[in-house]
This record gives sequence, structure tokens and C-alpha cells, in this order.
Amino acid sequence: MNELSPVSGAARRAGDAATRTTCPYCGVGCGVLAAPDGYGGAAIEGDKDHPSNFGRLCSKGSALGETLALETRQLFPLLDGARCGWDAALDHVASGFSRIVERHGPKAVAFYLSGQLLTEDYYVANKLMKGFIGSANVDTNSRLCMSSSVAGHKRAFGSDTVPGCYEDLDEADLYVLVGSNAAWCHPILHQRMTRAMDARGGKLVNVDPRRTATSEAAALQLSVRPGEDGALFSGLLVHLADAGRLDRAFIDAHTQGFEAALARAREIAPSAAATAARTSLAEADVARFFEMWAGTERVVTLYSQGVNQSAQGVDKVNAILNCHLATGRIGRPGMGPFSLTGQPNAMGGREVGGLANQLAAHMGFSPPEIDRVRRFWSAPNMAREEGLTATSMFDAIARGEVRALWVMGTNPAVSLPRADHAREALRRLELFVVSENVASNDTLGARPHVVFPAAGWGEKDGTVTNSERRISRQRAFLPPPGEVRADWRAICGVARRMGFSGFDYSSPAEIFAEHAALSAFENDGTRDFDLSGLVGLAAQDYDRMAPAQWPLPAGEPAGRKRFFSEGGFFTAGGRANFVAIAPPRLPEATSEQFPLLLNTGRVRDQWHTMTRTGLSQRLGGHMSEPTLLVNPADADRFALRDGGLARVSSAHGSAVFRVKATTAQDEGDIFAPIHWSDETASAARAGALVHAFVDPVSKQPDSKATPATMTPVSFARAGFVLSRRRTPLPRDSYWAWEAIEGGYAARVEVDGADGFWLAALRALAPEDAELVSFSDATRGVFRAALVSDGRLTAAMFLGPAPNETRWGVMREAFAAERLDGAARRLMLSGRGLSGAPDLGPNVCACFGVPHGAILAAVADGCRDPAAIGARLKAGTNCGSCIPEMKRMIAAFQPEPAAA
Ligand SMILES: Nc1nc2c(c(=O)[nH]1)N[C@H]1C(S)=C(S)[C@@H](COP(=O)(O)OP(=O)(O)OC[C@H]3O[C@@H](n4cnc5c(=O)[nH]c(N)nc54)[C@H](O)[C@@H]3O)O[C@H]1N2
Ligand SMILES: Nc1nc2c(c(=O)[nH]1)N[C@H]1C(S)=C(S)[C@@H](COP(=O)(O)OP(=O)(O)OC[C@H]3O[C@@H](n4cnc5c(=O)[nH]c(N)nc54)[C@H](O)[C@@H]3O)O[C@H]1N2
Ligand code: SF4
Ligand SMILES: [Mo]
Repeated sequence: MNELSPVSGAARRAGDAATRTTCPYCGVGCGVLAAPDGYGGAAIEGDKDHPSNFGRLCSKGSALGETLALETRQLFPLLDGARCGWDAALDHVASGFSRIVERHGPKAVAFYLSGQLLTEDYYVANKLMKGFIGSANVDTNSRLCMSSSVAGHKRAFGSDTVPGCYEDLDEADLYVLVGSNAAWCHPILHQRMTRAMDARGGKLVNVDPRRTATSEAAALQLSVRPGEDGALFSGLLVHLADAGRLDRAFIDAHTQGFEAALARAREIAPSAAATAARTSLAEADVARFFEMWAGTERVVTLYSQGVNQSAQGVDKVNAILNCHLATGRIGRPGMGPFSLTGQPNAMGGREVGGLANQLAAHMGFSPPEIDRVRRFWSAPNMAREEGLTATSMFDAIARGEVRALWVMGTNPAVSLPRADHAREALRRLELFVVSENVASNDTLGARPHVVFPAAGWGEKDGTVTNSERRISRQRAFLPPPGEVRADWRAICGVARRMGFSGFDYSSPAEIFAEHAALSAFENDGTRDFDLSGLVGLAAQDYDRMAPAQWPLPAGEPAGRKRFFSEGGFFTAGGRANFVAIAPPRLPEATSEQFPLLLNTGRVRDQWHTMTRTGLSQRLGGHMSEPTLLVNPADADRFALRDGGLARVSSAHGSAVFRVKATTAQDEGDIFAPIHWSDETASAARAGALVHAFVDPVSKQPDSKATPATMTPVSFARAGFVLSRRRTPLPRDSYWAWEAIEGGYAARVEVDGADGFWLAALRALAPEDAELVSFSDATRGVFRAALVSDGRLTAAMFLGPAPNETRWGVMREAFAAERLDGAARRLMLSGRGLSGAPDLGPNVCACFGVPHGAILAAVADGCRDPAAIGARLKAGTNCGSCIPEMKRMIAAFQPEPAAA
């Protein structure tokens, strides 16, 4: 039994009601103190005692309190769209699954899960499908996220093991970020690296086809040709060998396959010059990178979706691992390969076997392991072979082979490649079940037969595991609203109704205890994932459990920080495998019809499909529209206007984005954000464009390089809509909702008559709302506001495009509790109630500091983020906006200071 330190007094700092929990967003896994405010929200603070963040939170974590309101939540079960009780919903799902299994076999049913579920939810879902229903058709959005890392780890180490820990970031002298925009996507780790660089004088190299916020901190930016990372690291391996930088002792004692891997690397990238030619980098930059990497013992190579989401993602991972193995730079302080995990529980999902090719507790589909799990569970129908992976699962649904699907904690109608196809497939299901927090998203738009209202963050209890294998508790601090229930309860309810025993848990603590026991079952050090020190964990110890890194073997209460410094790999002979990778090649070339490569990814202040971050006004302002990044030469070539609209099309679909011309993009490459859906924008689903090529080993889709083209889009009039509610506007126009104080604003571009838009506006307000309007047909100006009980409920301003009025002019009117007669006349003047100028989008989300205010401070002599912070507070909380402020300062000065 481990010594688990109880929650210390510090957790109570935010008041006696503060609960110590974990952020539900990225895989950094920051500790959070949450104190309910009594009105359904909560005061949020970073937990100073949590070893992932030591009190810091990024913009998304800091804004968690703004995402807890209940207006958008699904609060009761639905059966065929109508409210029903839990029993009826559970009965329907259980009998439906049983019937379909009986008629069509267990392969006709599937679960599609999420790295945002808690370990306990995940564990029971996986147990039900793989042990009791008898199919391995359980896959997860982690297939789209981490599966290339999992497969790369397994090929090299024999197990899915992250060898290092966050402390390595404090102790490294070189960080190589590959396909990771950590400044925006793992901000607290990024800040940890920049602080360590300040302290130790270390350097950062950023390998990404585009310049990102992460490039700001980089001593060297390598804008690698998309897909060519394997060539870069092959070149590095060759350099390490030729420059005498190999750790021969480590290679000889602990690895196999080096010569073949090196020979292949030589074929791919025999020299710095050859590497430069393949990767379209300058030879001097390549040589400098090789020297930096070879000459710095304490190097951490961190990688994320630019590596994983690739048709050769697993080879990219192994090309990186090869270099660390060849130098023995693994599992020692300050060095090693580091896969940055995306979701809060990407790792927990891997631990319970959430992927269709895994079994629980890091076991696989080998006969002895299948049998071991079967015996442990007393499973009546143990799956014998791997199941369908995400994209093949949806193809099987489209073909009618999978007839029942339960989606939990993910929004596949937006996030899968060929998302339109995926959404259509859902409509074919005989039984379609969704467990969701929200009442409306694109997946729910495909009309599930049953909807389970899931408890959300703050309402559910369990554990998550972060990128460094650290298990932390998520604890409830709000009462479950309406009839919501934790996901594990819904799963166990269905399992029991299907007649299965083994699902009578009364708490997540019991599930966790079983999970720990399975990790220990017949393990004896043969499997990396080992929680034997937690076997028999009592409920009160689970409740008080402090964040702990696995492995947690019995007798090692502190866990283990690192793996493999002395070998000890989990392969048959204990040696790590070098992998001879295939020569890099994009899965699909550009063509005359689709001459551009579409890259997709994340922006700083939104989380995936925006079901939560889209509700926060602090977060809405950073990028208020789906913005396409385009090189200025491409903008010219395709007749796009910077600030205008473009339709991007691929062979699979199309979407409309706001254009931003920037030299951060290379010519030929365009970048679209993944966050907007049919809930939040007229037509900006990036996933609809993405092709469905997958890595041959991991089956992870390539979401970063789809051939595409673009054309300008224009409408006669432009302006904005304001509303207290966020409902879709007519689609034959352009709009994108942004959360603002008191409601939502949409920048719009439209055709159509005033009357048509007035009707659309009316739909946003109560029927008896009073209309105030102004129209000047000769100039195409139309302004209308709806006032209900003296308060502005909805408004629309239209004028001739491309010049438009922004919603900022209505800020005060929208914030006002009552509008008197004078204010009603003034508000339609287009100059606002006080005539104050609109300062543009927020740069600092934490303190709501807009672009205009920061520019004014820079103009007034503030020439570093600290000076701006001293004046405006901007950047003094989470620091996520510091790269952006630096950019504004650099752009302001005629001679940009060296970074
Ligand atoms: N703000 C925010 N943070 C998040 C999330 C979020 O939604 N919003 N989601 C979380 C999740 S689930 C994940 S998985 C992570 C993802 O975190 P990241 O992987 O950092 O995010 P992405 O923007 O998907 O992609 C990273 C970079 O890969 C680059 N890239 C594209 N193609 C290539 C290539 O061929 N080679 C290289 N070297 N780079 C390439 C892209 O240009 C992009 O800048 O973020 C997590 N954190
Ligand atoms: N083109 C392109 N596509 C991508 C990516 C990309 O870079 N490019 N990235 C991929 C990656 S890495 C990821 S991780 C995915 C993310 O994509 P998704 O997982 O589809 O995105 P989310 O918006 O996080 O969806 C989570 C859903 O679960 C709900 N939810 C939240 N918490 C809970 C809970 O506790 N229980 C239940 N039942 N529901 C809950 C939320 O309301 C939301 O609707 O997107 C993938 N798709
Ligand atoms: S870095 Fe931000 S999003 Fe990620 S866990 Fe920490 S606070 Fe949450
Ligand atoms: Mo992800």
C-alpha cells in the first residue's frame, strides 16, 4: 500500500469550499482548485501543490469557471428525440445491443469513445465490449490523436511507454519540438521550457512547416516540407554516426537493428545536403540543427500532431526514437523523446486498452494475454481479435455492417476525416446512442435514437493520466444538475440489463481498484503499466489520492520517474528495436485541380469543437472567426483579399473561412483551424475537407496534408448579429458566433433582402420583443434591434461589403440592463452609446485586454511584455499571450530586436 499524501491545507485557500481537481483540457494535466460560487459557476485557481503546473494555468484553464453554465447542457435522457426516464433509455439501449448481437453477431456493434473520458468510464466501457459483448469494436478519438505514438513506442520499446517526465524539461539544454505548437497547445509546458531556457541558457528548435507562436521562442525554426520529418531525423542519425556521436555501449548492450536502420537512413538522407534537399530547408540550418542535437547531451525531442497525424506517423516517431536510442539519451535527467499527449486522459485510455487493437492494462491480442484478461474478468465472451479502428468503423457503419454505435465524449461528425461522410454514416445506424454533456452539437444533429445526459467536469469523479504518466484525481465540486449521471453509471446500467455480472460497482473507487488489480495480475515486472502498489486502495484513500506517476509497483510508493536508462525494454529479449523507416512520401500529391496542401490544427483559446470554450467570452476574443492562414503570394494567385472570405475545397468537401495573409505560411501550404462546426459557423468544418489516408501501422488519419484549392467568396453586405442565445443563422451566408459578455456576437456577410434578415433576427428573440430599426436602401444599410423588457436581446447591423461596422459599437448597449428611449435611438447610430472606438479582439484573455489597448501601450513606449503587463496587466496571469505581445512589439519597431 502506498503512502498517499492527503489533500493539504493549501487546497482550501480559495475558501473552505475549494476542491482540488484536474483541468479537463490538455494532456499537461494541470491541478486546479475550484470553489463553487453558489450560482452554478466556480472560482478557479491553479493548484500550487500540483507537480504538473505548480499553480499556473493557461488561458483555457483560467476560464473554466465561464464554461459551467447549464443553458447549453443536456439534462435528461432522450428516446427518439423525446424526454424519457433513465430506465427507459437504458432498457432501450440494452435490448437494442442484445438484439443486434443476437441477429448479426458481436461485430455488428461498436463503441466510439474519447480521451476525455475518465479512466473509470473508459475501463468499464472497454470491459463490457471486449469481455462481455465479445467484440473489440471499441475505438476512440485517440486514434486520431495518439495512436502513432503508441505504435511507435511499441515497435521500439515493446510497450507503450513514455520514458521521461516533466522534470526533464527543467533540466534540458536543448528542446526540439516536432509538429507541436506547444505555445498554444501545451502552454504550461511551453512556459516551463522557456523558464528553464532563461535559467540554463538552453535553446529551442521548432520543426513545423509553418511559423507558429512556438517559433517565437526558437533559436532555430525549421519550416520542414510537410511529411518530411522522417528524412530530417534520418539525416540526423547519419550525422550522429558519421560524427562519432553514437553511444556504442548503449547500442550494443540494450538495442537491436541499428545497422539496418542506419543503412536505411543513409538511403533516405545520406548527408546534410541531401536532407536539406528533401526537406526544403537551407543546408546551413540543417547542419546547425545536426550540430546542436549531436553536441547537446541533454536534449528532449517533443512531438505532437505534426508527427502523429500523418500517413507515416509511426515512422516519424521511430525516426525520432532511433536518434535517442543511438545516443543512449533516454530515461536520464534532461533528455529523451517525449510524446506530448493531447487530451486530458489520452494516457488513461491507453492504460485501459481503449483502442481496438489493445487489451486492458497494456496487454495485447496475444493468446496468453487474451486468456489472462479473460480469467481476471471471468469474461464470458472474450474478444479474440482486434476490432475496427475509427475510420474503418465509420466505413463499416456506412456499409451497414456495424448497426449499433454508442458515441461517448467525442464529436465525430466534426472531428473525423471526411466529416460529412461520417455524419451521413451515423444516419444509417439501426441503434445510435450518444452520451453527451451538451444538448446540441453536430453529432447530435445526426439524430441519435438515445441520448444519455452525461455528468460534466466538476460533476464527476475519477482519474486521468497526463503526458508524464501522472495519475491525478478529477473531483466533483458541483452537484449533478438535472438527471445527469457519470458515464460509467450509464455503461454499467446497460451491461447489467444485458444480463452481465461484473458491473455492480457503486463508486469510481471500486472501478479504479479493479483496474489497479488487473495491472498487477500476473505481471511480475513483465508489463510497464503496473499499479500493484495501489491494489486494495480504500475508498477514502482514493478520494485523497495525490497525483502520482506510474509505474507504482508494490514497495515503490514514490513511483518511478523514468524508464530505460539501463535498458530493460519490454521486448522479448529486453532490447529496444531500431526501426528502418520507409522513405517519406505524402499519401496524396497535389494536382492541377487541388494545387495546395491543407494543414489543420488548433488555435490558442479554443478546445476542439468549442462545446465548452465556445461559451467563454474571455476565450472568444482571441480568434473570433474560423481563420485560414495563407501565404500572401497564394492569396494573390487565388484572387483572395486579406480579410476577405475564401471557400476551400478538397475532393471530400468544402468550407468557408476568413482569410489572413501571412508569411508564416509557406507558399502552397494553407492552415485551417479545426474548432468551428455547424453550431458555431455557417460552413467552417475543416474535418469535412480532410482525406481519409491512415498510417499503415497505427491507422491514425493524416489530418495535416490534404490536397485542396480555394476561391474567393463575397457577399453584398457585411456586419454583425448580437444575440443572447447562440442558434445557427441561415446557411447561405457567412457567420461565425463568438462568446461575448452577456451573449454572442457573429460577424456576418450576407446577400438577401432586409425582410429576410429581419425574420432571421426575430427568431433569436422572444416573439413579443419590440423592434427598433433603421434602413437606408440607397446605401444598403440596415440596422435592427429587438428589445425585450427594456433589455436588448438581439441586434443586426448590415452595410455594404467589404466595409462593415463591428459589434464593438454595441458593447455598452448589449451590456446595459435597460435601454431608455435616447439610448435606443443612439444605439443604431453606428457609433455606440458613448462614441468610444472598438479596440478589436482580446489579446490577453485573462484580463480582457484588447489589441488596440496593447498597441497604444507599445506606441507609448512599452517595449517588452513585462512593461505592458505592468501597465495593463496583460500577460501577467497565464502568460499564453506573451508570444503574441512580443510579435506586436517586434512588428511595431522598425528594427525588430533579436529574439
Ligand atoms: N488550445 C488548444 N490546445 C489543445 C487542444 C485544443 O483543441 N486547443 N487540443 C489538445 C489535443 S487533443 C491535442 S492532440 C494537442 C495537439 O497539439 P499540437 O500537435 O501542438 O497541435 P496542432 O495544431 O494539431 O498541430 C501542431 C503542428 O503540427 C504542424 N504540422 C503539420 N504538418 C506537419 C509536418 O508534416 N511536420 C511537422 N513537423 N509539423 C507539421 C502544424 O503546422 C501545427 O502547427 O493539443 C492539445 N491542446
Ligand atoms: N482535421 C483535423 N481533425 C482532427 C484533428 C486535427 O488536428 N485536424 N485532431 C484530432 C484530435 S487530436 C482530437 S483529440 C479530436 C478531438 O475531437 P472531438 O473529441 O470530437 O472534440 P471535442 O469537442 O473535444 O468533443 C468532445 C465531446 O464530448 C463532450 N464531453 C465532454 N466531456 C464529456 C464527458 O465527460 N462525458 C461525455 N459523455 N461527453 C463529454 C463535449 O461536449 C463534446 O461534444 O479531433 C481530431 N480531429
Ligand atoms: S496547459 Fe492549460 S489546458 Fe492544459 S491542462 Fe494546463 S490549464 Fe488545462
Ligand atoms: Mo488530440
